[in-house]
Amino acid sequence: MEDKTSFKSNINWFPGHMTKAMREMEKNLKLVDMVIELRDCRIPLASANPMLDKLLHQKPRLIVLTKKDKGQMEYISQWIEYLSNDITKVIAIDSLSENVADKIVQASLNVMKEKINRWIRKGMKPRAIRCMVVGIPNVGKSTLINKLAKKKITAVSDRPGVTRSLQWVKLNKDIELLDTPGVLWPKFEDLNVGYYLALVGSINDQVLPLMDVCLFALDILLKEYPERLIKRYNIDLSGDLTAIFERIGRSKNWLTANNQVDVQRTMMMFLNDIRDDKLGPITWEKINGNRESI
Ligand SMILES: Nc1nc2c(ncn2[C@@H]2O[C@H](COP(=O)(O)OP(=O)(O)OP(=O)(O)O)[C@@H](O)[C@H]2O)c(=O)[nH]1
Ligand SMILES: [Mg+2]
Repeated sequence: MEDKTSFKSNINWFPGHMTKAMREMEKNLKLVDMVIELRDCRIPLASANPMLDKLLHQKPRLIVLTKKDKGQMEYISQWIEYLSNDITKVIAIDSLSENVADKIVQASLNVMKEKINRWIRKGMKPRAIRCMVVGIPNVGKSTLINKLAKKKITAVSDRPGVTRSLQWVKLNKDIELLDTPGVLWPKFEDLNVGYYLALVGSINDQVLPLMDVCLFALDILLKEYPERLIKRYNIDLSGDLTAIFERIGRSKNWLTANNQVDVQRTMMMFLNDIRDDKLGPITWEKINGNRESI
């Protein structure tokens, strides 16, 4: 796992995009009462963008841990408790099979409860709360927004002071959604964060050396889920990571014409196995893992 030079040269790609996206986000944030921040339930810290905290100031936030069908509920519950605070509520969803629309609406109203009560106390006329959905690539923003949008739909027409290009979607009388999802670029100074993002498919496979990503995953699997490796590949787990990786390729017949392990193919297939849950649901990031919290 030495090749950190190519990693460094590749991450230079991020800051330009990030600065621009953040500026755009800051502008849009002024228009909403609260933010629905999607994070991947398998990597609840690595899939956050720490800059969002700075942009949000004290704005209420609903953190939605997505793809809970791909994670382990015992760890997800720990994360929910860990990430919750006065102005931040946390829920976990599976957008593919749950009725997420009701869940999101309820949780959002709950997040805004205090503020709505304050409006009422001040004698202000109650109005729909305005939310924006944000999250890193591939976390499930479009899937969730489509599900929410099916529930409504009345696109809210021009609102004074809001540029025409911004579309508001009225979910019900209580909630309106800014319908452009905010893409937060992941920020990773820590290589492990990069590996986690690669494992769930939130950065593409060109960004990090694929073998490093595979060996990173294999190391965790070996320590925490050896029985799953044995079940899937029926292999002996002795020796170093490279030897085990070779055995994985051989066990599945991912070989070249002259009977050598096809390394490229084995890397891709192994990562596909991971991303398609062939090794079972995995919450990769654990609380009190080897990384400082963001
Ligand atoms: N298993 C599972 N898959 C999900 C869930 N939500 C979304 N997906 C899948 O995750 C992939 C990415 O979902 P999108 O909704 O396109 O993610 P996005 O955040 O809009 O991605 P970008 O537009 O690239 O930023 C798709 O294949 C979805 O079907 C979920 O709750 N569970
Ligand atoms: Mg999308």
